[in-house]
Amino acid sequence: MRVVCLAGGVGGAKLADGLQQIVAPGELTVIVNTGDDLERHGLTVCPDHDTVLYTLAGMADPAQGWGIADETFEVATRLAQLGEETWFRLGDRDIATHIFRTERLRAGARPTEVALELAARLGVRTRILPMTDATVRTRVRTDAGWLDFQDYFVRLRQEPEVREVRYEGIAGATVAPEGREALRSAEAIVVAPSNPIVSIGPILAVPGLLAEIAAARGRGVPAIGVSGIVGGKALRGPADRMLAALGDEPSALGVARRYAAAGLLDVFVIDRADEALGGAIRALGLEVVVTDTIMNDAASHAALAREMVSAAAAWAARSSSGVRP
Ligand code: FO1
Repeated sequence: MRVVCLAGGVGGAKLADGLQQIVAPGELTVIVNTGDDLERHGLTVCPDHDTVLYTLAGMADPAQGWGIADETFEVATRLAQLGEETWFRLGDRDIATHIFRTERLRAGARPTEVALELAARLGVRTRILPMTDATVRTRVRTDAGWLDFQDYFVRLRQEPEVREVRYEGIAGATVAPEGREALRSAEAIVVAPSNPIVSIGPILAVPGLLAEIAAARGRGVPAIGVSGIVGGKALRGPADRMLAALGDEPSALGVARRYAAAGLLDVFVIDRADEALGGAIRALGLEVVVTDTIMNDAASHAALAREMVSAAAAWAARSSSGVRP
């Protein structure tokens, strides 16, 4: 089954790893959020892309989920001695990725081309595509004013309340040809348990992307998502607080409402802990699957991926036989 997965950072990388374990080689495409990208020390850094890349290459730091395992920080230490700001710490090995990317971009390659080259050089067969080749930067409005995403996320440790979110540059963005082709040939679309506002939100906001998903769903391709909020708490990061501050319920139901409002999904997966929310989510017009959604090792990544792909296939089989769920 040809699968396209929409993903942010750590949660997206875990599900992508599960999908890579169960989908035939070459049949998986991951479209990643680029709203978190930034320039650091003159280098272009793409955190969500690199988290997915390192995870799929088996190189990710298992404790923090992002960055490279057994990393050292000699360059960051030396930069700090030179008086540079190093609150966003680039590891020594990680820096090689950013140098490679920045050189290729300066030579005129598109971000999608560079992403494909990086995956090939690291031996990753999954296609990891930036959501767009345009420059999009997520910014958040807090009581301290508008902040760049990593300023809020890393420097201020997600402490300020987020009052508003903006994806700067999104109006001029388009889906790159490789992403469009992947969506046009997809047999299932999977939305990872990433932050619905600052990870999946920017991807869905790329002009034309939701229309591609709608066209795929019109052809009978199932779209299935999973909540990254379990028992009212985000598995990682500030999604629960963000949802509440923006007036949504901080729960799997709040996530489902956002995706239902966008017309994104057919099926929504929730954790057993949230079974009681199933009725309200079904009332949004989504089929609900209740299962274990917490991913903490390779086997649990694969288990959730398998559950999602088989639920998607079952939905597609029922819908093509005319039996609507
Ligand atoms: N997260 C941190 O909390 N502190 C860091 O210093 C940091 C550096 C960093 C460098 C490269 C990279 O690819 C990711 C990095 N991250 C760091 C993670 C990143 O800020 C976030 O996890 C994502 O942007 C949110 O998905």
